Amino acid sequence: LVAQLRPKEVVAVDLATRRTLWRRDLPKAPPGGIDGIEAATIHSTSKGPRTLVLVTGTSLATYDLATGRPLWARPNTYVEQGALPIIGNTLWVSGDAGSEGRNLRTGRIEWTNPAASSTDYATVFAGSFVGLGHGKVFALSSRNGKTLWSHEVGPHGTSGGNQYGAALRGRLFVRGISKGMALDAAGKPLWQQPAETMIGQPLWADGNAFVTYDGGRFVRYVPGTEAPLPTSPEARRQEAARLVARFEKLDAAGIKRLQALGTDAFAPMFAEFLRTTRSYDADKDGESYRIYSKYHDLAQTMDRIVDEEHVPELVAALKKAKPDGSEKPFLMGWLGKVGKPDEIVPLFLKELETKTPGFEMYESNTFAARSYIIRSDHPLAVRFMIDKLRDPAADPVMRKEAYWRLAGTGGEAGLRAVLAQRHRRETLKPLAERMDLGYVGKSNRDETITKLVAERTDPKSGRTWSLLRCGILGSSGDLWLAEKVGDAYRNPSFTGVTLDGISRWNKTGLPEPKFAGKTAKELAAGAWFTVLVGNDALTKDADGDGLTDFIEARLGTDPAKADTDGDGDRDEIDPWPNVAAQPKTEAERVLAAAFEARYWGEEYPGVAIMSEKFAPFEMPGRTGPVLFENDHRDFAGTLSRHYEQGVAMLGISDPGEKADARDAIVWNADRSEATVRISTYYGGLNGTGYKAVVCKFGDDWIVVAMDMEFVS
Ligand SMILES: [Ca+2]
Ligand SMILES: [Ca+2]
Ligand SMILES: [Ca+2]
Repeated sequence: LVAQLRPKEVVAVDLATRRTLWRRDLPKAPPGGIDGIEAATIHSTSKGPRTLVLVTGTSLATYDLATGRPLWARPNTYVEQGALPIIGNTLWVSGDAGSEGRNLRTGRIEWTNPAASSTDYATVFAGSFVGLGHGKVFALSSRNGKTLWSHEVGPHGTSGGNQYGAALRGRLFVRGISKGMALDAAGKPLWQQPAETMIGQPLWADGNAFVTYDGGRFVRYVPGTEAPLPTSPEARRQEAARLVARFEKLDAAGIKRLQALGTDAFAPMFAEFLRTTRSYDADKDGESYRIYSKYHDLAQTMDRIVDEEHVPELVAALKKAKPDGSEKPFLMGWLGKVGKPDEIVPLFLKELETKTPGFEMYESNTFAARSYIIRSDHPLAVRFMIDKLRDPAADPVMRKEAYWRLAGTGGEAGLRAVLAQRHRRETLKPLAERMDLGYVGKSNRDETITKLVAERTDPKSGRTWSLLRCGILGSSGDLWLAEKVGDAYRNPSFTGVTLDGISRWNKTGLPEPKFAGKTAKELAAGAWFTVLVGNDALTKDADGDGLTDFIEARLGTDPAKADTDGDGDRDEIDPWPNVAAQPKTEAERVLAAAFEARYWGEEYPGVAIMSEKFAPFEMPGRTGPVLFENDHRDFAGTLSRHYEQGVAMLGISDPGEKADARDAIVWNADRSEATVRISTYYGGLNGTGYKAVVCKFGDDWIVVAMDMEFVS
């Protein structure tokens, strides 16, 4: 007979005949509670009647297994343990308030024990209830609930974590937060170990030894104590060599032992590390994954051993390494930690100079060298970074890092180099120029913002028209019409409709826009040519500011006013079309400096929304227009309908988001240094947050550090 649990009911089935014997609704969820089934225990002894015990979220209920008759229930109780141990007719229920023994058939409380609470593991062992939790392993008498024995296996009151137990062949094996142990039937500890040396649920026991599975290998633990570490350097080196020789077989205790040998373990470990990386690079034996894991594990173990005295060996190995040798990132990482700038800056620069521009900042082979050099105030490193910053053809990531840090690391020369590269407020290029039309249809530019959808020549006039997709107004599916003359696309006009439809996140409740009764999909499917070509609505620009009425409806600018914010720049070329003022308070100047640095060197011609709570002002730095969405109000336009379709969402907040940082800035005591977080999301979800540190130099605020806080 089996009981099958369904989302809302329990069904008892005769396994032999597959006949349904009974079905019952599960206990109701309390208001607002989530009722998942946590445990089901079938009490099945040869003597008494059989009982089904169910824990569903916050209720405990019992049923007669033969008939389905509900016996008793205990609603609104959080029962922690997954298993519900039963001895005779006594069910052990433990929760935060301690333990209870209940009669399985009637629910009557037979005993309580307030001291035995919240078990992470519970079972029946040697005729008693045994639990693990709140830092203890303990046994309770099933007759009166008295604590029979108890041992500390973790800090008092702790629970959860990687704790488990197993009763196997007359032994109890448990692993608490800080200790693991084996106990006999009387609860006497047979041996104990630090918890971190005992990995994996015990599966099989043989006397006082047991076997576990440790993600890829079986491990057999036998009682005994490790020999103490030798004291003479020679013996310690021999011990290290012995451990390194069987490195792949070491468990956590072995790794710990190796690390405890400290600098005496360096020579054999380093030799094995180099040998393994070279074998990986040669890949002779076709076991690359195993070898890869091995040298990474070796490197991780060495991280705690490497110190200053090993610098000469690390330097020698780096000089000998092949250009793309797998050991290099580790060597440079260790050198960056323990080397002196005079020793390692020239070495790291040599590594970086051999790289061609355009390489990835986070490419692992030189990551350690680059992270070091960009933060170093060593004169050679500063010189290198200033050269990068001044050279427009240099690697863009290194240029940006130079811009972000040289004011802090480079002294007077670094500061001057940064100031010389600073963005001033500039008007935008006309919209059609920002659309990258020269690249449309060119197969070598996949990522261009405008793409070709369809093209057709009118047989009467001989003119050719193109349907384009362009994300510059915030939705990558936006349809545009342009005339094709020779190779060039002329007079691109926005249709007001997008192939991406309405965003899932649409807050405006407006219906999907149509053009002359057609959706974007219907237009692209063929209707576009007859509906769009020659239609004056496409090109109508009531205020003559360069943005058609369709575009102004999308952006939320005023279609009847060429200069919506009245700052002298017409809407098409205004970098902040709905904000007139420049930064003027100290806080605004800090935010403007952080903003300008964050987007320095980034070319993105599309629309962005700045969503903030402070009063709006213009901050230079982006190559596309930024619309201010003050106080999270919806736009007059329809931009926010396209949340995940390409519109960039910018945000300024204080790092750590302290509620009291009203201006989004965390200031130092004398307000000469300020920290602020700038986040950017493209297409709704794909985003980053950077923490900018801005310092005051004379009367100017300039960024001295910019570090990624999160990637979404
Ligand atoms: Ca206009
Ligand atoms: Ca303006
Ligand atoms: Ca403006």
